[in-house]
Amino acid sequence: MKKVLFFLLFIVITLHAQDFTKETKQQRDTRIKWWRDARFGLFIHWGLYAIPAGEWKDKTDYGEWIRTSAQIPLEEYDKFVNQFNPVKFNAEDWVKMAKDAGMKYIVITSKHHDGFNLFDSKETNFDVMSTPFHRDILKELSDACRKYGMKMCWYHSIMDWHHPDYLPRREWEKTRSSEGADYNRYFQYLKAELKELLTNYGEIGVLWFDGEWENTWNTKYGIELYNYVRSLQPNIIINNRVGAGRNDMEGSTKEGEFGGDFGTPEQQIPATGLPGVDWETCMTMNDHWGYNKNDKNWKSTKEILQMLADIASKGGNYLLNIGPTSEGVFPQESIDRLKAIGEWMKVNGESIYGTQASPFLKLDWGRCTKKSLGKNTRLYLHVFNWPNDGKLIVPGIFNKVKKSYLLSNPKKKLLTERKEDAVVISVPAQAPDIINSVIVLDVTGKEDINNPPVIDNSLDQFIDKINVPIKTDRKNVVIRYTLDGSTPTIKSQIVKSSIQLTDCALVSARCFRNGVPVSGTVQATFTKVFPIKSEKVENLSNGIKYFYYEGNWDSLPDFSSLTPKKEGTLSNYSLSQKVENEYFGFEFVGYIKIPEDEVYAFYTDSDDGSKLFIGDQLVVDNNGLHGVVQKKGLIPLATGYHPIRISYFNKTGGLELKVFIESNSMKKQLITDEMLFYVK
Ligand code: FHN
Repeated sequence: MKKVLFFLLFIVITLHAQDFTKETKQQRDTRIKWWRDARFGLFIHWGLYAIPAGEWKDKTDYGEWIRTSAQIPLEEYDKFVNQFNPVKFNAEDWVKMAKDAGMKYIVITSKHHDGFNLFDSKETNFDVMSTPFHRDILKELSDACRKYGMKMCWYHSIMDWHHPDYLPRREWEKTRSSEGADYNRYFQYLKAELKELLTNYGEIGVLWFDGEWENTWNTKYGIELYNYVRSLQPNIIINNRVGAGRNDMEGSTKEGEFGGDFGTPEQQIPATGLPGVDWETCMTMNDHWGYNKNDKNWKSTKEILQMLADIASKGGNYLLNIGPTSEGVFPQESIDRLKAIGEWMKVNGESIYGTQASPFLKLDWGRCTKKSLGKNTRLYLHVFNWPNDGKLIVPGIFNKVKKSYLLSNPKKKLLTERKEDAVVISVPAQAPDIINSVIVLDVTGKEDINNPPVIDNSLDQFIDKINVPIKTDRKNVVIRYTLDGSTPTIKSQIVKSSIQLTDCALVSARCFRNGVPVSGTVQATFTKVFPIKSEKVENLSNGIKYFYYEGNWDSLPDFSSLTPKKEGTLSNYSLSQKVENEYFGFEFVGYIKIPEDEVYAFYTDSDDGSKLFIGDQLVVDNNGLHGVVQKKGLIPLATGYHPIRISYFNKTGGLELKVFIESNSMKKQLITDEMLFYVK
């Protein structure tokens, strides 16, 4: 018995000490496989906010943010606890509806920003056990998920408008003192609740964090929380909102930041997916996450199904939201959509589950998903616009066709023929499904599509010369190019891996195989420029000067017309000298020492707005009210000192300022202290 106890203790200590961010690619691929294959899940936003259902005093457009959007004092909002009694709630009904809709996992708000807990927590009374309902909703839901083979997942908000230790307070909560609040103690509360959620409810598939954007949260907390959660359930998957490096609603993770296991685009589908990373678009069915009884702006089943195919064709997952009512039922409009989606998924689900992104850049009639079948490839052609002439043209594919058929009628083979670099499929006059008819096209080998090569024109200006990488992932091809904008021919020069330019050029590139073009042509312009002269300056010291201002702006003010509250010098760009947490601005002035004549790219990551000037030239314009956004600008500079000025302002919520530099010979990096100077 002693040995067993020591062994278990050893396991617990090992798990707690382990840095799960260091796992191998294979370990991660194994852990996340079920999620990648799933492709489709149900998001549920449910809590006290379902009681007002979007209405407060004379306004009707609230949702789950009602407590802070309507500025409801805590004691007023807490009264909802005594009203929460969703007597019609039936966990199995919910799970069966999700399962019948073809969804593979359910992510429900264990705690949203209002701090209310839908489960029986021993860490607080602000939970469902304090309500007339007095049942552990998450226990019933997790049991039902297990019964029906659905993955149970938690959405848990880092931001907490109720817990006394959470900071910052809402800026309108003038009377709710933050005296004695201890954020580190709040972090322990967050961990204690997560321990309950990850030990009392069986296997949990995903921990979906949110509310990480306030400046009390940081990467250190995020990585510690990631490891803590994984120590409790090593196979769990955690989104990038556990960290502090998300690109706002775009949902990708900023370069060099900790991104958890997947990106989280919100209410949007990235135009070309998020290449190279796992990602999931979360989206409402109408315009609200939490139930709003007046919101009738429902997405049609057609929109939802075509978005499901679009997202899968870009290699992403779709987390579709429902906001249940205070009675504990899904709105009828949501139920109707789930049913219709389920009917389509019953016939076509294999074109979504376990698929990878389309190999085509664009298809005029719809989307494509694909699966590898051993050495060969299965393409699922999602046809939104059915051809009138009975001929579906699949452009730019060089593979040999093995067979083709409608997913709705697999026994009936479809005739295919080759027309130059296209495959033409003869299809029935009527589309089997008016929203999305799926045709299977099995081809030999890995897909071979006429996608043109890629010219890296991230820096498209140069002073003396520039190396331009031109690449393709196509097999058995050579890339030929021209510099005058003409279409490459068999006689054009071959690219080794990059080409060197010493003069302006309109580069055109194309793939050839056995002397025949097998791709379209891609073009990019490169411009030869002259460097801006440096300035003669003396009496320099390392660092920059800063001028700190306070004010409530919606965009950058003209700081030259204002009086700074504070000024001084810093070693680098930093907001550390701010006094006000919300409404402030900075001007940073000085010189940057440029090491060689080159074209330089400058970037600012800022929340809210910023501008970067070299001399009088505006190089980066990142102005405006926004979450963390990165903007870039190019400028040719001669060796030596150049005046650099950065203006920045913050209004509310998150705040951030990072400044990067890059050139053809300098990897993108934060501007270093050694590069910055000011006149003493
Ligand atoms: O503030 C939340 C919002 O209430 C909702 O939960 C969405 C869903 O992902 N996330 C945050 C807004 O980005």
